[in-house]
Amino acid sequence: MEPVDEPAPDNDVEPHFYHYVLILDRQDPETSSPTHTAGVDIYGAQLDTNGQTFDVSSVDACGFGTGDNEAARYCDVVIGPPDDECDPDAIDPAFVSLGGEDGYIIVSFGSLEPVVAGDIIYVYECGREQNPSAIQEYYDIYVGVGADPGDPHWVECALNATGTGVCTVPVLPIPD
Ligand SMILES: [Ca+2]
Repeated sequence: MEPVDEPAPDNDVEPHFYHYVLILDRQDPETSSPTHTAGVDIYGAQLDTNGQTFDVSSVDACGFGTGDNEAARYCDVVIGPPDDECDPDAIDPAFVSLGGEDGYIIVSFGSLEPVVAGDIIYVYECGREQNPSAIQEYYDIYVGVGADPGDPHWVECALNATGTGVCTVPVLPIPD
């Protein structure tokens, strides 16, 4: 019997749909924040894929909760290498405070790198590692196909993360 000559699967032609990571603030906006940094305080994110680590290259959408985040409202600070500098009194804080519940930021990595199952996502949030007296604040991490927080295709990667959040991307359904 002749061996069947099956073509090897070609990963290069596999369609990739997922490119975006959504960080969703879960913090009660009424939580006391004397430093005007209500909500989670994000200073970067990274994508480990295919043996390479990518920093955030683009903030594709950003919106704030109702809390007072007057001290840190510049979403683009998360672009580039995570800058572990969490002083809320800095003139240009290296983090953005998302203002509490429903605040969000949507980012992408490298040259719109695809996000696939098994990749590892890191989200860097100012937590007690930087400031032991800070309150712990919580956020969720999702992976998606579009840069719209209302898109129905967000897939959960981690819930209730705080400080540095790490998650492994689950198997991603082909979006309908
Ligand atoms: Ca905060």
